[in-house]
Amino acid sequence: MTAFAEAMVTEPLDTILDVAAIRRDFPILHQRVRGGPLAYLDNGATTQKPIQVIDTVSSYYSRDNANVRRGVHELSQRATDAYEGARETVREFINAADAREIVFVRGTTEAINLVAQSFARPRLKPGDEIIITEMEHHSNIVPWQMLAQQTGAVIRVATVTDSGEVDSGVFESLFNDRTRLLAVTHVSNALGTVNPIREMIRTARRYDATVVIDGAQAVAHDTVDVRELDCDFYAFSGHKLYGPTGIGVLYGKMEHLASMEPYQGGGEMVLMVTFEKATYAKPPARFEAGTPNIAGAIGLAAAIDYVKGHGLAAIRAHEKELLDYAQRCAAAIDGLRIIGTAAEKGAILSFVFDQVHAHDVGTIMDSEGIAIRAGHLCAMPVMKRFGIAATARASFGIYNTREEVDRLIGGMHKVLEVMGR
Ligand code: C6P
Repeated sequence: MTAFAEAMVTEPLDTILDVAAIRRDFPILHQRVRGGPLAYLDNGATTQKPIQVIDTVSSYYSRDNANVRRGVHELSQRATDAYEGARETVREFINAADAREIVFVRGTTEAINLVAQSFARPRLKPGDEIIITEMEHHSNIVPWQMLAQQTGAVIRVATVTDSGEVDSGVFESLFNDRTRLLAVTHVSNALGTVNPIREMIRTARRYDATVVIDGAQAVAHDTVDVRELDCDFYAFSGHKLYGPTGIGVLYGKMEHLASMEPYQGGGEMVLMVTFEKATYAKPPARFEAGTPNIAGAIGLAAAIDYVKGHGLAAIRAHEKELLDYAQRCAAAIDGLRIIGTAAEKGAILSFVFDQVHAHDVGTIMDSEGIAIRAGHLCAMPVMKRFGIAATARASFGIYNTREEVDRLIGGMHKVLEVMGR
């Protein structure tokens, strides 16, 4: 028996979720792509949307659409109630203390930029230090670089080990009395590593550093409790959580939000305006200038209800089984290297083949109807760390099956065949 066949003959996947029923909720999954049934394994980039989310957004536009906070009329009140109700849904989802600590933004990227410009920029001085890690997404690197240029602050980078974990010794050694801020990803989009953010936050607390967590790859895959974590800011995107694009969340402790300057100026973020000056509304309105993404927020709340209905613990267990199975099979393939072998991983499998470009891997997979991501994954520094330009990445979600993993593994064998390896 080949190592591949051996790895495949395992006990049946213990189905914790009713995946067949879940799949029926996602209309997009039931199509053929390039002659084969679609296997959507690009959930790290964006997730598909269940009918419950699609219907919620559609019904909002069909029945309740109006601008929020501005109108006295019935539709405006309905829209406002639904929008503020969505804020409460998010609050409960991440266990924030107060719904006013939930700021709706476009996504993780905007949330981090907001913290950098509104919180950090007025506070940082030349020589102050910001700690990030080598595995950050560009969204958690570039805003801090821009900030460093604006303030004279310095970025210090915690390196990662060969398995893709933050080197704890290096991490600890970076802290000193100049450390002002720690910005770290909860789960790496490129390696899958789940960072020990509880311990990292505790370390930062010893130095009075503010902590910003990039939760883009975390919230759809496990329970997040911002109060238990005791982070200062937590950012995530709706579209990676089975919700719409263009909506995301910045959680911030009220004491911080209340002391921050606005990020953008415009309608609804002010109390009083003259040509000389404006006084600002309290958070979260202070950070939501202009007409917000009302339908997006309402759709995000529907997505949260959806994942909560299935249970984050069950989703985590299901995805872990898929990942373990996929990793076991992939590890048995000659010429394939898994990038990111941390002990604690999210539902992400990055891999490279000797002498085959990741884009070719992606194209061959696509020819089989298998959607994966290929490229630098907006994490160029970590690619450099592993001596590669790009990876292929399969990322799993609530609706993925063991059969789809089998097809992924079949696709890996096809890559070797097509590339003559
Ligand atoms: N990563 C991926 O395929 P936005 O684009 O703002 O919704 O999310 C940005 C972002 C921030 N942090 C992490 C850890 C991320 O993974 C992402 C988005 C996608 O990996 C697109 S590059």
